Amino acid sequence: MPGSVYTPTDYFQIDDLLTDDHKIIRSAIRDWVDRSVKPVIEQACQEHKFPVYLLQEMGELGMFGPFIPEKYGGAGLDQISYGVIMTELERGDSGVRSAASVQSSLVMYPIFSFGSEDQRMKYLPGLASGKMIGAFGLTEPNHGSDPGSMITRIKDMGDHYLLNGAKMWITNSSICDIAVVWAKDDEDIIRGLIVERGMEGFTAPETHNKWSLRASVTGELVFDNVKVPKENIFPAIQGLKGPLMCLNSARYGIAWGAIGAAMDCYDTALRYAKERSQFNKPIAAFQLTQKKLAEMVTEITKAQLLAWRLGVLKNEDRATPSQISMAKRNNVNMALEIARESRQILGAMGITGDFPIMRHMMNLESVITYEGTHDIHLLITGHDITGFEAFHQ
Ligand code: TGC
Ligand code: FAD
Repeated sequence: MPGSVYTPTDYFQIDDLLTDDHKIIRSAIRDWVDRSVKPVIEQACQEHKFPVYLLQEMGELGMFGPFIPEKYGGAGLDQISYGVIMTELERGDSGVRSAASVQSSLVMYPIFSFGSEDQRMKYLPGLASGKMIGAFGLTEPNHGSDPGSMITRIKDMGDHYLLNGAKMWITNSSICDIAVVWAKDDEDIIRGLIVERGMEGFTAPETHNKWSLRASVTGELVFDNVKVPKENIFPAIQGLKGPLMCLNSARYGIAWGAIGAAMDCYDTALRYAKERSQFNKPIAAFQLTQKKLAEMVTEITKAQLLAWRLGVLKNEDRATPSQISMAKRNNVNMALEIARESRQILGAMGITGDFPIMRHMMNLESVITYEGTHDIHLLITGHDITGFEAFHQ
Protein backbone atom coordinates (compact mmCIF):
# COMPACT_ATOMS: atom_id res chain seq x y z
CA MET A 1 0.00 0.00 0.00
CA PRO A 2 1.93 3.12 -1.16
CA GLY A 3 0.53 5.45 1.53
CA SER A 4 1.71 3.40 4.50
CA VAL A 5 5.42 4.19 4.00
CA TYR A 6 4.80 7.96 3.86
CA THR A 7 7.70 10.18 4.92
CA PRO A 8 6.70 13.79 5.66
CA THR A 9 8.76 16.61 4.17
CA ASP A 10 10.60 18.91 6.59
CA TYR A 11 13.56 20.28 4.66
CA PHE A 12 13.99 23.39 6.80
CA GLN A 13 13.34 21.78 10.20
CA ILE A 14 10.05 23.59 10.53
CA ASP A 15 9.15 21.02 13.18
CA ASP A 16 11.41 23.05 15.50
CA LEU A 17 8.83 25.84 15.27
CA LEU A 18 6.02 23.60 16.50
CA THR A 19 5.24 22.88 20.14
CA ASP A 20 5.08 19.38 21.60
CA ASP A 21 1.30 19.72 21.65
CA HIS A 22 1.22 20.49 17.91
CA LYS A 23 3.30 17.38 17.25
CA ILE A 24 1.12 15.16 19.46
CA ILE A 25 -2.02 16.39 17.69
CA ARG A 26 -0.42 15.88 14.29
CA SER A 27 0.68 12.39 15.13
CA ALA A 28 -2.82 11.42 16.32
CA ILE A 29 -4.44 12.72 13.13
CA ARG A 30 -1.71 11.18 10.94
CA ASP A 31 -2.32 7.77 12.53
CA TRP A 32 -6.07 8.13 12.02
CA VAL A 33 -5.61 9.07 8.36
CA ASP A 34 -3.35 6.04 7.80
CA ARG A 35 -5.76 3.77 9.64
CA SER A 36 -9.17 5.05 8.55
CA VAL A 37 -8.82 7.18 5.41
CA LYS A 38 -5.99 5.79 3.29
CA PRO A 39 -7.34 2.20 3.11
CA VAL A 40 -10.82 3.24 1.90
CA ILE A 41 -10.49 6.55 0.09
CA GLU A 42 -9.42 5.39 -3.34
CA GLN A 43 -12.40 3.08 -3.70
CA ALA A 44 -14.71 5.73 -2.26
CA CYS A 45 -13.55 8.13 -4.99
CA GLN A 46 -13.86 5.51 -7.69
CA GLU A 47 -17.44 4.89 -6.50
CA HIS A 48 -18.14 8.62 -6.11
CA LYS A 49 -19.23 8.08 -2.51
CA PHE A 50 -18.26 9.95 0.65
CA PRO A 51 -17.62 7.55 3.56
CA VAL A 52 -20.06 9.38 5.85
CA TYR A 53 -19.16 7.27 8.90
CA LEU A 54 -15.77 9.02 8.97
CA LEU A 55 -17.49 12.18 10.24
CA GLN A 56 -18.41 10.59 13.56
CA GLU A 57 -14.82 9.36 14.04
CA MET A 58 -13.50 12.83 13.18
CA GLY A 59 -15.79 14.36 15.78
CA GLU A 60 -14.73 11.86 18.42
CA LEU A 61 -11.06 12.69 17.73
CA GLY A 62 -11.65 16.45 18.10
CA MET A 63 -11.15 17.44 14.46
CA PHE A 64 -14.24 19.67 14.35
CA GLY A 65 -13.93 23.20 15.68
CA PRO A 66 -10.56 22.62 17.33
CA PHE A 67 -10.28 26.38 17.98
CA ILE A 68 -13.77 26.61 19.57
CA PRO A 69 -13.70 26.85 23.40
CA GLU A 70 -14.21 23.65 25.36
CA LYS A 71 -17.37 25.07 26.94
CA TYR A 72 -19.09 24.57 23.57
CA GLY A 73 -17.56 21.15 22.82
CA GLY A 74 -14.48 22.40 20.94
CA ALA A 75 -10.90 21.64 21.93
CA GLY A 76 -9.79 25.23 22.69
CA LEU A 77 -6.67 24.80 20.57
CA ASP A 78 -4.66 27.45 18.73
CA GLN A 79 -4.66 28.18 15.00
CA ILE A 80 -1.47 26.25 14.25
CA SER A 81 -3.11 23.14 15.72
CA TYR A 82 -6.02 23.72 13.34
CA GLY A 83 -3.49 24.05 10.50
CA VAL A 84 -1.60 20.84 11.24
CA ILE A 85 -4.91 18.94 11.48
CA MET A 86 -5.88 20.23 8.03
CA THR A 87 -2.50 19.24 6.53
CA GLU A 88 -2.88 15.68 7.76
CA LEU A 89 -6.49 15.40 6.61
CA GLU A 90 -5.70 16.66 3.12
CA ARG A 91 -2.79 14.24 2.88
CA GLY A 92 -5.60 11.68 3.08
CA ASP A 93 -7.99 13.42 0.70
CA SER A 94 -9.14 16.98 -0.03
CA GLY A 95 -12.74 15.77 0.35
CA VAL A 96 -12.16 14.70 3.94
CA ARG A 97 -10.46 18.01 4.66
CA SER A 98 -13.37 19.81 2.97
CA ALA A 99 -15.84 18.21 5.36
CA ALA A 100 -13.71 19.43 8.28
CA SER A 101 -13.28 22.92 6.78
CA VAL A 102 -17.00 23.39 6.36
CA GLN A 103 -17.92 22.00 9.76
CA SER A 104 -15.23 23.96 11.65
CA SER A 105 -14.76 27.24 9.79
CA LEU A 106 -18.00 27.75 7.93
CA VAL A 107 -20.55 26.41 10.41
CA MET A 108 -19.07 26.31 13.94
CA TYR A 109 -17.07 29.54 13.53
CA PRO A 110 -20.08 31.73 12.57
CA ILE A 111 -22.33 30.17 15.22
CA PHE A 112 -19.62 30.86 17.82
CA SER A 113 -18.70 34.34 16.52
CA PHE A 114 -22.07 35.74 15.43
CA GLY A 115 -24.60 33.52 17.22
CA SER A 116 -26.61 34.06 20.39
CA GLU A 117 -25.69 32.10 23.50
CA ASP A 118 -28.77 29.93 22.92
CA GLN A 119 -27.63 29.16 19.36
CA ARG A 120 -24.13 28.28 20.59
CA MET A 121 -25.42 25.92 23.27
CA LYS A 122 -27.99 24.38 20.94
CA TYR A 123 -25.71 23.56 17.99
CA LEU A 124 -21.99 23.67 18.82
CA PRO A 125 -21.66 20.54 21.01
CA GLY A 126 -23.46 18.37 18.43
CA LEU A 127 -21.34 19.80 15.60
CA ALA A 128 -18.11 19.30 17.57
CA SER A 129 -18.91 15.64 18.23
CA GLY A 130 -19.82 14.95 14.59
CA LYS A 131 -23.33 13.87 15.60
CA MET A 132 -24.67 16.92 13.75
CA ILE A 133 -23.38 17.87 10.27
CA GLY A 134 -23.39 21.39 8.90
CA ALA A 135 -23.32 23.06 5.48
CA PHE A 136 -22.62 26.65 4.40
CA GLY A 137 -24.76 28.29 1.73
CA LEU A 138 -23.24 31.36 0.11
CA THR A 139 -22.78 30.55 -3.60
CA GLU A 140 -25.81 30.69 -5.89
CA PRO A 141 -26.29 29.39 -9.43
CA ASN A 142 -25.68 32.90 -10.84
CA HIS A 143 -23.49 34.39 -8.09
CA GLY A 144 -20.20 32.66 -7.32
CA SER A 145 -17.23 35.03 -7.19
CA ASP A 146 -19.64 37.89 -6.61
CA PRO A 147 -21.68 36.72 -3.60
CA GLY A 148 -22.71 40.30 -2.80
CA SER A 149 -25.18 40.12 -5.70
CA MET A 150 -27.04 37.12 -4.22
CA ILE A 151 -30.81 36.96 -4.71
CA THR A 152 -31.79 34.55 -1.92
CA ARG A 153 -34.08 36.50 0.41
CA ILE A 154 -35.69 36.51 3.81
CA LYS A 155 -38.96 38.35 4.34
CA ASP A 156 -39.94 39.48 7.82
CA MET A 157 -43.35 37.95 8.55
CA GLY A 158 -43.62 39.27 12.11
CA ASP A 159 -43.07 36.13 14.18
CA HIS A 160 -40.79 34.37 11.62
CA TYR A 161 -38.84 34.88 8.38
CA LEU A 162 -39.86 33.43 5.04
CA LEU A 163 -36.80 32.20 3.11
CA ASN A 164 -36.76 31.84 -0.68
CA GLY A 165 -33.94 31.13 -3.11
CA ALA A 166 -31.29 28.52 -3.93
CA LYS A 167 -27.64 27.85 -3.18
CA MET A 168 -25.43 25.72 -5.39
CA TRP A 169 -22.14 23.81 -5.10
CA ILE A 170 -22.65 23.27 -1.39
CA THR A 171 -20.38 20.81 0.44
CA ASN A 172 -22.27 18.39 2.74
CA SER A 173 -25.61 19.58 1.31
CA SER A 174 -27.58 16.34 1.22
CA ILE A 175 -26.14 15.03 4.50
CA CYS A 176 -26.43 18.20 6.55
CA ASP A 177 -28.58 18.51 9.66
CA ILE A 178 -28.27 22.30 9.60
CA ALA A 179 -27.16 24.88 7.06
CA VAL A 180 -25.75 28.34 7.73
CA VAL A 181 -27.42 30.32 4.96
CA TRP A 182 -26.73 33.87 3.79
CA ALA A 183 -29.67 35.86 2.41
CA LYS A 184 -30.75 39.46 1.88
CA ASP A 185 -33.40 40.97 4.15
CA ASP A 186 -36.12 43.51 3.35
CA GLU A 187 -33.49 46.31 3.52
CA ASP A 188 -31.14 44.44 1.14
CA ILE A 189 -28.73 43.67 3.98
CA ILE A 190 -27.04 40.26 3.97
CA ARG A 191 -27.97 38.25 7.07
CA GLY A 192 -26.93 34.80 8.26
CA LEU A 193 -29.41 32.26 9.58
CA ILE A 194 -29.53 28.63 10.61
CA VAL A 195 -31.85 26.42 8.56
CA GLU A 196 -32.64 22.96 9.92
CA ARG A 197 -33.25 19.76 7.98
CA GLY A 198 -36.93 18.97 8.10
CA MET A 199 -38.12 22.56 7.82
CA GLU A 200 -40.95 22.53 5.29
CA GLY A 201 -39.88 23.76 1.85
CA PHE A 202 -36.16 23.02 2.40
CA THR A 203 -34.58 20.43 0.09
CA ALA A 204 -30.93 19.58 -0.60
CA PRO A 205 -30.42 17.54 -3.77
CA GLU A 206 -26.96 16.11 -4.46
CA THR A 207 -24.86 17.05 -7.51
CA HIS A 208 -23.61 13.97 -9.37
CA ASN A 209 -21.02 13.27 -12.08
CA LYS A 210 -18.11 15.23 -10.58
CA TRP A 211 -14.59 14.34 -11.70
CA SER A 212 -13.20 16.14 -8.66
CA LEU A 213 -13.79 15.70 -4.92
CA ARG A 214 -15.60 12.48 -5.63
CA ALA A 215 -15.36 11.48 -1.96
CA SER A 216 -17.20 14.60 -0.84
CA VAL A 217 -20.89 15.42 -0.95
CA THR A 218 -21.72 18.47 -3.08
CA GLY A 219 -25.21 19.71 -3.87
CA GLU A 220 -27.85 22.39 -3.72
CA LEU A 221 -29.86 24.01 -0.94
CA VAL A 222 -33.31 24.95 -2.20
CA PHE A 223 -35.67 27.14 -0.18
CA ASP A 224 -39.29 27.37 -1.18
CA ASN A 225 -41.16 29.53 1.33
CA VAL A 226 -39.24 28.06 4.28
CA LYS A 227 -40.52 29.38 7.63
CA VAL A 228 -37.42 30.11 9.71
CA PRO A 229 -37.97 31.04 13.38
CA LYS A 230 -36.65 34.48 14.30
CA GLU A 231 -34.34 32.98 16.91
CA ASN A 232 -32.40 31.28 14.09
CA ILE A 233 -30.94 34.52 12.70
CA PHE A 234 -27.44 35.58 13.78
CA PRO A 235 -27.89 38.64 15.96
CA ALA A 236 -24.30 39.85 15.83
CA ILE A 237 -23.48 40.28 12.12
CA GLN A 238 -24.84 42.11 9.10
CA GLY A 239 -23.43 42.52 5.58
CA LEU A 240 -21.11 40.63 3.25
CA LYS A 241 -18.29 40.78 5.77
CA GLY A 242 -20.12 38.06 7.79
CA PRO A 243 -19.63 35.24 5.28
CA LEU A 244 -16.24 36.65 4.25
CA MET A 245 -15.02 36.41 7.85
CA CYS A 246 -15.98 32.72 7.79
CA LEU A 247 -14.05 32.35 4.54
CA ASN A 248 -10.95 33.86 6.19
CA SER A 249 -10.95 30.96 8.62
CA ALA A 250 -11.62 28.31 5.97
CA ARG A 251 -9.09 29.72 3.48
CA TYR A 252 -6.48 29.75 6.25
CA GLY A 253 -7.13 26.05 6.87
CA ILE A 254 -6.88 25.30 3.15
CA ALA A 255 -3.48 27.05 2.98
CA TRP A 256 -2.27 24.41 5.45
CA GLY A 257 -4.35 21.58 3.98
CA ALA A 258 -3.00 21.83 0.45
CA ILE A 259 0.51 21.17 1.80
CA GLY A 260 -0.69 17.71 2.88
CA ALA A 261 -1.83 16.80 -0.63
CA ALA A 262 1.45 18.17 -2.05
CA MET A 263 3.59 16.20 0.43
CA ASP A 264 1.72 12.98 -0.36
CA CYS A 265 2.35 13.47 -4.10
CA TYR A 266 6.00 14.43 -3.62
CA ASP A 267 6.66 11.52 -1.26
CA THR A 268 5.05 9.08 -3.68
CA ALA A 269 6.98 10.47 -6.67
CA LEU A 270 10.33 10.49 -4.83
CA ARG A 271 9.96 6.88 -3.74
CA TYR A 272 8.83 5.77 -7.19
CA ALA A 273 11.69 7.63 -8.90
CA LYS A 274 14.26 5.82 -6.75
CA GLU A 275 12.68 2.42 -7.41
CA ARG A 276 11.84 2.70 -11.11
CA SER A 277 14.69 2.09 -13.58
CA GLN A 278 14.88 2.97 -17.25
CA PHE A 279 18.01 2.91 -19.44
CA ASN A 280 19.67 0.86 -16.66
CA LYS A 281 19.38 3.66 -14.12
CA PRO A 282 16.82 4.69 -11.50
CA ILE A 283 14.82 7.53 -13.06
CA ALA A 284 15.75 9.57 -9.94
CA ALA A 285 19.31 9.67 -11.34
CA PHE A 286 18.27 11.67 -14.41
CA GLN A 287 18.71 15.43 -14.18
CA LEU A 288 15.22 16.16 -15.47
CA THR A 289 13.64 14.04 -12.72
CA GLN A 290 15.84 15.69 -10.13
CA LYS A 291 14.77 19.12 -11.37
CA LYS A 292 11.14 18.16 -10.84
CA LEU A 293 11.77 16.74 -7.37
CA ALA A 294 14.08 19.56 -6.24
CA GLU A 295 11.55 22.18 -7.31
CA MET A 296 8.80 20.30 -5.51
CA VAL A 297 10.63 20.19 -2.19
CA THR A 298 11.54 23.87 -2.58
CA GLU A 299 7.92 24.87 -3.18
CA ILE A 300 6.63 22.70 -0.31
CA THR A 301 9.16 24.31 2.03
CA LYS A 302 8.15 27.83 0.98
CA ALA A 303 4.47 26.92 1.46
CA GLN A 304 5.18 25.48 4.92
CA LEU A 305 6.93 28.67 6.01
CA LEU A 306 4.09 30.80 4.66
CA ALA A 307 1.50 28.70 6.48
CA TRP A 308 3.45 28.67 9.73
CA ARG A 309 3.98 32.44 9.73
CA LEU A 310 0.32 33.00 8.88
CA GLY A 311 -0.57 30.74 11.81
CA VAL A 312 1.54 32.84 14.17
CA LEU A 313 -0.16 36.01 12.91
CA LYS A 314 -3.58 34.36 13.22
CA ASN A 315 -2.83 33.30 16.80
CA GLU A 316 -2.05 36.96 17.52
CA ASP A 317 -5.22 38.04 15.66
CA ARG A 318 -3.03 39.98 13.20
CA ALA A 319 -3.51 37.96 9.97
CA THR A 320 -5.13 40.16 7.31
CA PRO A 321 -7.65 38.81 4.75
CA SER A 322 -5.19 39.58 1.95
CA GLN A 323 -2.38 37.65 3.67
CA ILE A 324 -4.78 34.72 3.93
CA SER A 325 -5.68 35.08 0.23
CA MET A 326 -2.01 35.05 -0.75
CA ALA A 327 -1.36 31.89 1.26
CA LYS A 328 -4.47 30.08 -0.03
CA ARG A 329 -3.67 30.99 -3.62
CA ASN A 330 0.02 30.14 -3.46
CA ASN A 331 -0.30 26.90 -1.53
CA VAL A 332 -3.17 25.42 -3.53
CA ASN A 333 -1.49 26.28 -6.82
CA MET A 334 1.75 24.80 -5.48
CA ALA A 335 -0.05 21.56 -4.60
CA LEU A 336 -1.74 21.33 -7.99
CA GLU A 337 1.55 21.90 -9.85
CA ILE A 338 3.24 19.26 -7.69
CA ALA A 339 0.43 16.78 -8.34
CA ARG A 340 0.84 17.33 -12.10
CA GLU A 341 4.64 16.94 -11.99
CA SER A 342 4.41 13.89 -9.71
CA ARG A 343 1.99 12.28 -12.14
CA GLN A 344 4.55 12.75 -14.90
CA ILE A 345 7.27 11.07 -12.83
CA LEU A 346 5.08 8.00 -12.42
CA GLY A 347 4.46 7.77 -16.16
CA ALA A 348 1.48 5.57 -16.98
CA MET A 349 1.31 4.26 -13.41
CA GLY A 350 0.46 7.81 -12.36
CA ILE A 351 -2.98 7.65 -13.89
CA THR A 352 -4.05 4.60 -11.87
CA GLY A 353 -5.75 4.41 -8.51
CA ASP A 354 -2.82 2.34 -7.20
CA PHE A 355 -1.23 5.66 -6.28
CA PRO A 356 -2.90 8.73 -4.73
CA ILE A 357 -1.57 11.32 -7.20
CA MET A 358 -4.30 11.51 -9.83
CA ARG A 359 -6.96 11.65 -7.10
CA HIS A 360 -5.16 14.55 -5.40
CA MET A 361 -4.74 16.30 -8.75
CA MET A 362 -8.44 16.06 -9.61
CA ASN A 363 -9.44 17.15 -6.11
CA LEU A 364 -7.17 20.18 -6.24
CA GLU A 365 -8.99 21.42 -9.35
CA SER A 366 -11.92 22.12 -7.01
CA VAL A 367 -9.76 23.46 -4.21
CA ILE A 368 -8.23 26.03 -6.57
CA THR A 369 -11.79 27.18 -7.45
CA TYR A 370 -13.71 27.10 -4.18
CA GLU A 371 -13.24 29.49 -1.29
CA GLY A 372 -12.36 32.13 -3.90
CA THR A 373 -10.82 31.25 -7.25
CA HIS A 374 -7.10 31.53 -8.01
CA ASP A 375 -7.73 34.76 -9.93
CA ILE A 376 -10.03 36.30 -7.31
CA HIS A 377 -7.28 35.87 -4.71
CA LEU A 378 -4.81 37.52 -7.06
CA LEU A 379 -7.20 40.46 -7.38
CA ILE A 380 -7.50 40.66 -3.59
CA THR A 381 -3.70 40.97 -3.40
CA GLY A 382 -3.75 43.49 -6.27
CA HIS A 383 -6.35 45.57 -4.44
CA ASP A 384 -4.36 45.43 -1.21
CA ILE A 385 -1.05 46.54 -2.70
CA THR A 386 -2.34 49.18 -5.13
CA GLY A 387 -5.44 50.49 -3.40
CA PHE A 388 -7.45 50.02 -6.62
CA GLU A 389 -10.08 47.26 -6.73
CA ALA A 390 -10.37 45.50 -10.09
CA PHE A 391 -13.39 43.26 -9.44
CA HIS A 392 -15.94 45.65 -10.88
CA GLN A 393 -15.71 47.35 -14.26
P1 TGC B 1 -16.29 44.33 -0.89
O1 TGC B 1 -17.03 45.58 -1.17
O2 TGC B 1 -14.83 44.27 -1.14
O3 TGC B 1 -16.51 43.93 0.66
C1 TGC B 1 -17.77 43.95 1.27
C2 TGC B 1 -17.56 44.09 2.77
O4 TGC B 1 -16.86 42.96 3.25
C3 TGC B 1 -15.58 43.37 3.81
N1 TGC B 1 -14.61 42.33 3.43
C4 TGC B 1 -14.17 41.43 4.31
N2 TGC B 1 -14.39 41.28 5.62
C5 TGC B 1 -13.79 40.24 6.23
N3 TGC B 1 -12.97 39.38 5.57
C6 TGC B 1 -12.73 39.50 4.25
N4 TGC B 1 -11.96 38.61 3.62
C7 TGC B 1 -13.34 40.57 3.55
N5 TGC B 1 -13.32 41.00 2.26
C8 TGC B 1 -14.11 42.09 2.21
C9 TGC B 1 -15.30 44.71 3.22
O5 TGC B 1 -14.45 45.47 4.04
C10 TGC B 1 -16.70 45.30 3.15
O6 TGC B 1 -17.08 45.66 4.46
P2 TGC B 1 -18.04 46.93 4.73
O7 TGC B 1 -18.12 47.04 6.20
O8 TGC B 1 -17.35 48.11 4.08
O9 TGC B 1 -19.34 46.59 4.06
O10 TGC B 1 -17.07 43.15 -1.60
P3 TGC B 1 -17.20 42.81 -3.16
O11 TGC B 1 -18.66 42.61 -3.40
O12 TGC B 1 -16.46 43.81 -3.98
O13 TGC B 1 -16.50 41.36 -3.29
C11 TGC B 1 -15.23 41.17 -2.81
C12 TGC B 1 -14.66 39.75 -3.10
C13 TGC B 1 -14.65 39.46 -4.57
C14 TGC B 1 -13.25 39.77 -2.58
C15 TGC B 1 -15.42 38.66 -2.36
O14 TGC B 1 -16.75 38.74 -2.55
C16 TGC B 1 -14.88 37.26 -2.57
O15 TGC B 1 -14.03 36.84 -1.82
N6 TGC B 1 -15.39 36.46 -3.59
C17 TGC B 1 -15.08 35.04 -3.66
C18 TGC B 1 -16.29 34.27 -3.19
C19 TGC B 1 -15.92 33.06 -2.40
O16 TGC B 1 -14.81 32.89 -1.92
N7 TGC B 1 -16.90 32.19 -2.20
C20 TGC B 1 -16.68 31.02 -1.38
C21 TGC B 1 -17.98 30.30 -1.11
S1 TGC B 1 -17.85 29.11 0.20
C22 TGC B 1 -16.93 27.87 -0.42
O17 TGC B 1 -16.40 27.90 -1.49
C23 TGC B 1 -16.78 26.72 0.47
S2 TGC B 1 -15.87 25.42 -0.19
C24 TGC B 1 -15.97 24.48 1.16
C25 TGC B 1 -15.09 23.27 1.18
O18 TGC B 1 -15.59 22.22 0.73
O19 TGC B 1 -13.94 23.35 1.73
P1 FAD C 1 -17.53 32.26 -11.40
O1 FAD C 1 -17.64 33.27 -10.32
O2 FAD C 1 -18.60 32.22 -12.44
O3 FAD C 1 -16.11 32.43 -12.08
C1 FAD C 1 -15.80 31.83 -13.34
C2 FAD C 1 -14.42 32.33 -13.77
O4 FAD C 1 -14.47 33.77 -13.90
C3 FAD C 1 -13.34 32.06 -12.74
O5 FAD C 1 -12.15 31.70 -13.38
C4 FAD C 1 -13.16 33.38 -12.01
O6 FAD C 1 -11.84 33.55 -11.46
C5 FAD C 1 -13.43 34.36 -13.14
N1 FAD C 1 -13.88 35.67 -12.62
C6 FAD C 1 -15.01 35.96 -11.93
N2 FAD C 1 -15.06 37.27 -11.60
C7 FAD C 1 -13.92 37.81 -12.09
C8 FAD C 1 -13.37 39.14 -12.06
N3 FAD C 1 -13.98 40.15 -11.43
N4 FAD C 1 -12.18 39.33 -12.68
C9 FAD C 1 -11.52 38.31 -13.28
N5 FAD C 1 -11.99 37.05 -13.33
C10 FAD C 1 -13.17 36.80 -12.74
N6 FAD C 1 -19.88 27.51 -2.14
C11 FAD C 1 -20.55 27.65 -0.95
O7 FAD C 1 -21.17 28.68 -0.69
N7 FAD C 1 -20.52 26.64 -0.03
C12 FAD C 1 -19.86 25.47 -0.23
O8 FAD C 1 -19.86 24.59 0.65
C13 FAD C 1 -19.18 25.30 -1.47
N8 FAD C 1 -18.56 24.11 -1.74
C14 FAD C 1 -18.05 23.90 -2.99
C15 FAD C 1 -17.57 22.63 -3.33
C16 FAD C 1 -17.09 22.39 -4.60
C17 FAD C 1 -16.63 21.01 -4.97
C18 FAD C 1 -17.00 23.43 -5.54
C19 FAD C 1 -16.43 23.20 -6.91
C20 FAD C 1 -17.48 24.70 -5.22
C21 FAD C 1 -18.02 24.94 -3.95
N9 FAD C 1 -18.57 26.19 -3.62
C22 FAD C 1 -19.22 26.35 -2.42
C23 FAD C 1 -18.67 27.25 -4.63
C24 FAD C 1 -17.36 27.99 -4.88
O9 FAD C 1 -17.07 28.85 -3.84
C25 FAD C 1 -17.52 28.74 -6.20
O10 FAD C 1 -17.49 27.76 -7.22
C26 FAD C 1 -16.43 29.78 -6.42
O11 FAD C 1 -16.57 30.84 -5.51
C27 FAD C 1 -16.44 30.34 -7.85
O12 FAD C 1 -17.73 30.68 -8.26
P2 FAD C 1 -18.29 30.12 -9.69
O13 FAD C 1 -18.02 28.67 -9.75
O14 FAD C 1 -19.69 30.59 -9.81
O15 FAD C 1 -17.37 30.79 -10.77
